[in-house]
Amino acid sequence: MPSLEKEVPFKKATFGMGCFWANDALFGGQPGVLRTRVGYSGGTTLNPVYRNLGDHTEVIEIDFDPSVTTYKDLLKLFWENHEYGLTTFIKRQYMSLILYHDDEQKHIAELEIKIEAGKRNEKLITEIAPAGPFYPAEDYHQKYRLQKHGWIVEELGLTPELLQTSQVAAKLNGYVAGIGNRADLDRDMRSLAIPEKIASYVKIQFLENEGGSLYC
Ligand code: MHO
Repeated sequence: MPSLEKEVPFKKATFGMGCFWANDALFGGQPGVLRTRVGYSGGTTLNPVYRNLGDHTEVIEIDFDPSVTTYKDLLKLFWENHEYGLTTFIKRQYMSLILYHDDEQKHIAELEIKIEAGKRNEKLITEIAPAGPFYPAEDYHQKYRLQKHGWIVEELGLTPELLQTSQVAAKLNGYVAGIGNRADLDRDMRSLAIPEKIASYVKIQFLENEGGSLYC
């Protein structure tokens, strides 16, 4: 349960890559990702909300353990999982955006975009900019896939705050959407002390959705 979660040193990554529901599940289910939350960032207008985003973009904010996964690993998932917006501009809400948290991330992102564009032989329109204020999205957007299984949220006592801050919420949100692999799923269920009834239900959801489309 959330109280069993270990405190480990972490780094942040922030990406815009289309509708944030899918990305929340995608990153939450990855080894080394400790927590995720979705929100609005990248713009200048104050206090954006879903129905009035101003010049902000839907983004996912990731806390990751750099001893397990790297910024480069996360960027690989970034390039490979845009629903739209990587090569064609649609609107700021869904634009491809990397918000870096330090010079090292800036450097890696600027290098990787060149390598990736070279591999694909096309222009990638991802904007790379410094991370600024992040405005968490409304509660119903957090762990959107998991919230479809309301009884789990209730039984685990995942409050709106925990939906943004707990590793349990991040992992289960990924696994119900079919992200990750079975070995990691079994290991996480044990290490996070997920009750058996919930663990076996999540596994069934995982198997049904494994390898499926992540799109919104
Ligand atoms: N196609 C979805 C997008 C949701 S999203 C969080 C909808 O229209 O509700 O941008």
